[in-house]
Amino acid sequence: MPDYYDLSSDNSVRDTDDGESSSESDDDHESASTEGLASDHRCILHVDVDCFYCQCEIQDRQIPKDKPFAIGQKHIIVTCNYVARAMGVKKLQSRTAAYEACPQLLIIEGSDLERYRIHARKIYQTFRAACKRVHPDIAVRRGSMDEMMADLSVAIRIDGDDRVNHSKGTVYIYGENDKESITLREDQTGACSKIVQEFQARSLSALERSCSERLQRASHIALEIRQEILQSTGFTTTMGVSVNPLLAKIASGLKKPATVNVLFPWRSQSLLASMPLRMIPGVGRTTVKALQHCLEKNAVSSQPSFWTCQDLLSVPKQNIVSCLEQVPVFKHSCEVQADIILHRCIGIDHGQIHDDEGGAPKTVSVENSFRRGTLVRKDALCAEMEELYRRLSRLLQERREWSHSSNFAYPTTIRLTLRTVDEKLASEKRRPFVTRSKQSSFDGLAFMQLRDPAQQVSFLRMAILPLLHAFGLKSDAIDITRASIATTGFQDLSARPKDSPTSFTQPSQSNLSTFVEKTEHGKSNRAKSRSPRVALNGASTEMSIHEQASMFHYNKIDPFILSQLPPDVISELRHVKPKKRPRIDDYFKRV
Ligand code: TTP
Ligand code: MG
Repeated sequence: MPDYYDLSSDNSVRDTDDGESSSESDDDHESASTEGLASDHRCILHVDVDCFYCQCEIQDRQIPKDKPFAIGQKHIIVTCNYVARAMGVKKLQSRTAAYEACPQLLIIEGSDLERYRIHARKIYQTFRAACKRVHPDIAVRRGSMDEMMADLSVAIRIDGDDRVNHSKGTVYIYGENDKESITLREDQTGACSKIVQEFQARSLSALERSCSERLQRASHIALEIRQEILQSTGFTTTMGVSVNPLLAKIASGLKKPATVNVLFPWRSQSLLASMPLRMIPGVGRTTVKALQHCLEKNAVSSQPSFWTCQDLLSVPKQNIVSCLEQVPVFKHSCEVQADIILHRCIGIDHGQIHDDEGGAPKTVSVENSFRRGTLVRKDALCAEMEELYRRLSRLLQERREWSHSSNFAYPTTIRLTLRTVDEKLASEKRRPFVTRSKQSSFDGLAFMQLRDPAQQVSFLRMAILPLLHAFGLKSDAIDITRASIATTGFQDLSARPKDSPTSFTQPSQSNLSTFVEKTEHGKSNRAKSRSPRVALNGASTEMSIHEQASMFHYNKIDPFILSQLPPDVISELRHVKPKKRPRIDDYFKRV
């Protein structure tokens, strides 16, 4: 399995409804008035890199641009270039199906994401810098590896802005032609809507005219930014411009590759109605499964191969709320979630773009999965973990490059997650898996000061072994199907030493003595009150009162000053005993 940075930054998913009251009756959902949508005065830009992994390979391996090729991971292809797409190859197809569509297809192995991540970072940093040059107050945020968003609203000036005349390139405006035909495809399920829409010419209201003008200006800024990304990194991107994150994201999928697409909100209704429901942010596999029953009862389409937004809009809200109650993460917010999803189905999205201050990943993790019944001994698990340590160590070095101050780009928490087969559940469930996590504090600062990869690996091993031990696994009666290690709590996220050195925060004592177990539902059970602390030499020790006191003083040292000190001085400050120097007596003893 590939490694993923947990970006946790799909703010269009996480942001909750801003409280707009839902005045619709249960059986009759509000339909978005076009005036209402046009009154959202924002100009949101969504950027998606075209066939991202393929462009990385074109740059790194000089693959000819006209050759159909794809990137393979395990038994599927995760993406393919546009030459291959024209021949019928699709993302997330099996290798066999891809070869059937295009026998001359070249498949490049793409399980090692390291190079892709480095390209992704450069693209994001270029995008961010370009946005900030347009206006320093533009909020910019990273999404997945090849996606990013910006709120351009602050940069849109209607009067005296001559940008429109100067920007090069064309902008595609959905609905400008009398007839439009668009295909919307959801990658994970392959659900595909072909939408053919005829537009009647009509005069716009004053609100719509002003919205149209703002979005067109935003699209010209987008063109400039796209050009800058292309020049600096060599990557082509597709951009979507609209009034909110949801519509901007839909816009960037309208016409690919290498375009800037504008979606006016009053033209989004027909698109959304036929759009696969899974394309709505926040509507994943689990949600659709929970909604299945009420969709079947009320949906307009009979026996569809996939559900659309229109199908959900025909379900009474109260039924949706009852279905969502079954989804553990929505349990206490099903009413709010139902409103958010229903609003999104009609194009309303109040999600804000919060600036991510540079986009450094909040979590760096590695994982590997195993077929059921193949990893059944503890020593075999330990051997598999070695590869994870090596990958994690490389990723942590890469993560350092994201930071404002690379001296302080270190994690403070480490977590081990194992998914095991529970034979007791085997008779009831098709997938009788139990996922459990254990985490403890992590001396990331000491880790990042190690330069030798072998030492880094052994440091990680010493941090993970106590956690592994805490799982209480039997040595020869286990069945592990997934193992992952995540490091979180990066210190550089809460502090910007360049701007304000004194605002830097060291891990709190409570953090240092936390050792919690997490279940698959994310509930934390305090398993122990004290952490098996990992010392500089990697050995697991309990923190004595004396050590805690010295740690307290150490925490008070200005981090910027600390960063300038050599590692042995830092060790001494942290009261870790320096390596014993040979004394003259020792020589005598030896003889
Ligand atoms: P996408 O942006 O979905 O795909 P893409 O950039 O290859 O193509 P497009 O031009 O349509 O945007 O995903 C970005 C990269 O993420 C993609 O190159 C491969 C990888 N990926 C996965 O690893 N798993 C997935 O399920 C998908 C959809 C993509
Ligand atoms: Mg992409």
